[in-house]
Amino acid sequence: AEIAVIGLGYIGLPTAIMFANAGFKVTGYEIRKDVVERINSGKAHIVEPDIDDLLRKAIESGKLRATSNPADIRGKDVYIICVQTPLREDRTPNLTYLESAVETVAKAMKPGSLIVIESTIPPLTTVRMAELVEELTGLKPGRDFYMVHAPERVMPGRIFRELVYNSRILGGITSESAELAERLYRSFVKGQIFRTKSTVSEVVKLMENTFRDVNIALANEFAYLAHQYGINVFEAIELANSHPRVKIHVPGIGVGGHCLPKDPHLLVWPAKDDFGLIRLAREINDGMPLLVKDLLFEALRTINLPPEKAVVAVLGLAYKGDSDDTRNSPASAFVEAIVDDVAEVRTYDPFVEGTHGSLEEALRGADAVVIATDHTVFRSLDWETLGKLMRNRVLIDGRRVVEVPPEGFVFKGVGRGEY
Ligand code: SAJ
Repeated sequence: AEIAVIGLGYIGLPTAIMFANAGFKVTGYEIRKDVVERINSGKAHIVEPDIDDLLRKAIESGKLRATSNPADIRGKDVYIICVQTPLREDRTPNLTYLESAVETVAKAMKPGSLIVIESTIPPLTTVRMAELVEELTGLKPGRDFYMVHAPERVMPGRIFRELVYNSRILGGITSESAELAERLYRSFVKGQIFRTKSTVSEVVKLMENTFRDVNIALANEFAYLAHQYGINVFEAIELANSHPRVKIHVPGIGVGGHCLPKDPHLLVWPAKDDFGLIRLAREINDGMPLLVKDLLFEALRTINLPPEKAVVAVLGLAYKGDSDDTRNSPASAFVEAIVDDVAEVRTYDPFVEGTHGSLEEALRGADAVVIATDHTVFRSLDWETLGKLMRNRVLIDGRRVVEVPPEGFVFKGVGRGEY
């Protein structure tokens, strides 16, 4: 079978590479011409362990080729759509990328083609897209073409391992559609494969990320309470988690990335009613950068420094540890929340371009440091030495990176009510 992958981003490129290295002839379709050129020269435009070696292998074997020309994806057996489904300003889903990908496929496909949507989509979307294809081509869904929702479930940073070993949900518009997709994905998936209806797979994917988001919101609410009771929430969580049926998540400065802040909105969007828990969890998590702002200003008060005179260094801009991804980063939300109230904000993130070149440079003359991302390198910093560079020593930990407050610092942290 010949495969076209539509959209060569964080999911599309790794998926195209996996199918190519499993022996399929794969054409990757991507509108950004610079990305196409880079990929064809064997260089990935995203950061992910092992991606460069695996991509080079796929390009050198001649199995993978990227293109911006829709004519190059005509008459394929399989189309795999991996475009983003972001939110608009008003938090409703923007499905225009998906719809234009489906239109591109409708023009290129032939009778008998299998269309797979890997994008995370609101419930009922696959069936709607099948109807769109029918409108555009006159082909009957389930009879003249097949369609499946095959949500990706991989964690950035471990994509190539998880693509192989995670289990996979294949939601077909018909059972035959799901069976065809199973045969395809078996070429590299070693995890379990479950077949179901497309509306079920859509909901499953969104439930997974909503589960995580709501659980983090609960942990964040526990952190708020810990401040009121003067205790360390992490000690309390550890003890609660010694119960065999309790597994509390990790509170922190907020929830970022391309999935968790968005997917709960996609889950409830098509519904007539919902009970508000999912939306409330979103609000709690979005409010966490403001809690960290309160902690910072409280600490500045204890050293009698008006915020408007304070130079603040923010460590970490990525949405999570050891990542370079700043999409929906709570660290950026925090910077935005304080930038108009303080004298100067400096950011330092070893993985993110456009931040300070060195940690020392960012800390020199600063009054306060705020840790906003749990990069591993931040865990072993020598605060005694770094403190000597600073004008005042305020340390705010948004990610439980500092276990024991260093001497000579005014220290506060999310959930650290004991200080
Ligand atoms: N976070 C917390 N506390 C926690 C866990 C995470 O504050 O206990 C924060 C992180 O710091 C980060 C955000 O949440 O800012 C999201 O990080 P994450 O590690 O939970 O997840 P992602 O966004 O990198 O990947 C998630 C994964 N989903 C689940 O674990 C249910 C991944 O498997 C999905 O494939 C991915 O979303 C996706 O693409 O949907």
